[in-house]
Amino acid sequence: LLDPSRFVVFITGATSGFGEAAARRYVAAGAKVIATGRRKDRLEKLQAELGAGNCHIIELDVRDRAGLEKAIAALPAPFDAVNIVLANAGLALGLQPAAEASLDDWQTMIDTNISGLVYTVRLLLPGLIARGGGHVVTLGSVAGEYAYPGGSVYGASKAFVKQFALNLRSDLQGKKVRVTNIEPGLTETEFSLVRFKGDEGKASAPYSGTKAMTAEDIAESIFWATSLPEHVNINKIELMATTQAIGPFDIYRE
Ligand code: NDP
Ligand code: 8X3
Repeated sequence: LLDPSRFVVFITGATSGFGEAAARRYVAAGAKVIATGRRKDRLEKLQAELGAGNCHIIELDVRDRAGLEKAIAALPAPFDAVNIVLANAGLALGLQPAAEASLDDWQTMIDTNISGLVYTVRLLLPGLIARGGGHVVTLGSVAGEYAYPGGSVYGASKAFVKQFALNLRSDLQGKKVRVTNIEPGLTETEFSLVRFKGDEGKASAPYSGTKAMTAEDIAESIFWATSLPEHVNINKIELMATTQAIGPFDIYRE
């Protein structure tokens, strides 16, 4: 396994859920992390917990391409030697049928899950290559593989991420940069609270009476994929809660 004390991990969406759990997992193993997100108070709390020597924080909206560019160019040593990119920031908004969904919500998902993710990867990739290699981890979803009612643009954005990750592998042939797309199913984080815009009743429903995965489960799979010896590339990891399965096709009858 690789020595995690040599990892410098740039994480988008480290204020909650998978990104926050991954920051903790990497620092516990001796790595350095750059934790980013829009909520400054949460970043400061995380940095206080993990230590400023291990955790550099940047208040950042991944949709802000110029801001992202500036922040990456201004990374101080040793946080400038990024060798793992965890392109995790993302969200689902709404679960309405396509004809009733909000176009503003669709735009936000496209801007964040697609544009923000490609900005992050594209801006950090040359540094990874120049430093002799590294690892790009993208956050896809089972929603990028399987359709469900109301999944529309969210699922499509994750299908984009899946194909982007595969295509990255083609372009990175011989560059010693690995690429892994993580494709989780039901996992209890703030994901549903965001999807249902703060409605706690609606947000808790997907997790009630069942055992969803946790952010720590996903962080562990990310950490594992990046710790494997350099000659091994995990293309994708699709994980579901044991309590979640795939349903039958939906047949409409008169
Ligand atoms: P959370 O809502 O708990 O965390 C999402 C993170 O993304 C937050 O840190 C948030 O930070 C950040 N984020 C959202 N928008 C932006 C933005 N414009 N700029 C910067 N950061 C942003 O959700 P999860 O941890 O569950 O989700 C993480 C990723 O995993 C997402 O891409 C999600 O689609 C995906 N996923 C989640 C699953 C689940 O069931 N939970 C399953 C499969 C995939 P802040 O608001 O502070 O900016
Ligand atoms: C999140 C999982 O099934 O709620 O990507 O879309 S799901």
